[in-house]
Amino acid sequence: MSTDCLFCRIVAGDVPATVVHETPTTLAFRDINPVAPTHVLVVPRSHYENAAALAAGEPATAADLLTSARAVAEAEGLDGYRLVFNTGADAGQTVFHAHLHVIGGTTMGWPA
Ligand code: DGP
Repeated sequence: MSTDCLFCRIVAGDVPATVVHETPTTLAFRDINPVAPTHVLVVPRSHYENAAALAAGEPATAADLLTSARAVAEAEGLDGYRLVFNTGADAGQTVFHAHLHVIGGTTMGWPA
């Protein structure tokens, strides 16, 4: 837990968030700035700067993020959905605590 990390503070309950799913290793809550009707962030309870660091340090928890994302998608009734890890500033990562975006509820194109 890092007191200057926003998502650590959400995991600790010190910053409010709309939690939609939780497990012993993960927490899922709605993105404050949704880009689609469903936009949920799944985060590890432990602090890792990004998905690569999580995969190296706690690979089982990295897998748990995918399992949680599946549970979120099912609960939201999504037919199709997109999972995104922005990893590093060049990729657009703005919060440096690993998180998996679960985005759905609309028809999406690719790559945009
Ligand atoms: P990224 O750009 O991949 O680092 O995504 C960070 C996401 O975090 C972005 O979509 C907006 C979301 N976000 C930022 N601050 C907050 C907050 O205080 N609460 C919630 N629920 N989401 C936040």
